Amino acid sequence: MKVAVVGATGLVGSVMLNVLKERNFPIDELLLVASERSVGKTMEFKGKQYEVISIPSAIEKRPDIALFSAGGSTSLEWAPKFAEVGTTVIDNSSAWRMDLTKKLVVPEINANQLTKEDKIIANPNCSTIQMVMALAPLHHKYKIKRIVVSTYQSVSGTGVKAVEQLENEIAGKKGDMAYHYPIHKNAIPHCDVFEENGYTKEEMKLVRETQKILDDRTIAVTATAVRIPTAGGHSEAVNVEFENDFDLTEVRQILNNTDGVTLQDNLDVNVYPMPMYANGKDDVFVGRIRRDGSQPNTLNLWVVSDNLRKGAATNTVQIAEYLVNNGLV
Ligand code: A2P
Ligand code: 11C
Repeated sequence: MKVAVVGATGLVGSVMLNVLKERNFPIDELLLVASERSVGKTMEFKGKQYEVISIPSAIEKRPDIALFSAGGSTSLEWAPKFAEVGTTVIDNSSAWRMDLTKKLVVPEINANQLTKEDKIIANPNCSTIQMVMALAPLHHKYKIKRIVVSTYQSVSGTGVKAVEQLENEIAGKKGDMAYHYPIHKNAIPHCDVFEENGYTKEEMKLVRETQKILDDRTIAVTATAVRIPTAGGHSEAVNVEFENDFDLTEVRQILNNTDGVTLQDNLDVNVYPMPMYANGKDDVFVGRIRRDGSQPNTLNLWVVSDNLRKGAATNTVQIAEYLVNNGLV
């Protein structure tokens, strides 16, 4: 495969390169692509040096697959131009996710919808991916009515500037601010921009993307997204009401048998998911599984995952693997 990584110099781009390497993705030719600022810089992949090239130069080379993580406006402008030359784009931004003509894919849940005709495929938001990974198998068994989710999101979701802001604040140094407020010793209930309805865009992604991935617009979702001073891994308190009653032992069995989900739920020895365990791993970790006694058929879960891995790079590479393994590129 001729593979382009667009946004290769960025935070998610660098994790994409690690994931491609670790999973030994079949690459015959690799194109590392970034903005004009980075063109000509060299980067290493599997012991070989590569020169960073511009998007127009990459399009001329007609890659089979382009993994995009270079922001929404870059995707909106350039993904169609790659598609025109026959490249399949897997896009990590929010640009195409809610486009009715584009598929929003978490491979374990809905990759079977993909066809050769899908030239721009959307990768969901990190906080959505980890939540639906835990909920999809339960939805298939008990049918979800309503989800109430509160997130505790890592600064790495905002990008390099935010990671630096936290590091500077811990070290007591002055520097650029990625947020309106200090993040060290703080919790900021403001991820992404506010919409007219008073919710943030991040909160509305949890609503809209969940309904699209689970292919059920009747599922009610309400969300509060909060930034906290952790460096790797988003956490979520998920309260989910089902149409049908469940058995807690069966819930644990279902999650235990779900590919990509690891159960961490042993109160006797204080085992539950935390970002310090999830950081650097590909799985979604689920624990604190308990019945909500305040209303029928309702469950509480705590879900943690590395937002740059399963939340972004790993999911993107898994989509690419699905395309290759099923002859769709
Ligand atoms: P560059 O490093 O040249 O700015 P992050 O999300 O960590 O900020 O990274 C964003 C990535 O997207 C970087 O690789 C960045 O390249 C790339 N990028 C940003 N704007 C463009 C653009 N207009 N064209 C191509 N790549 C872009
Ligand atoms: C965050 N979820 O943690 C964001 C990062 O829509 O792809 C990814 C934003 C997106 O702030």
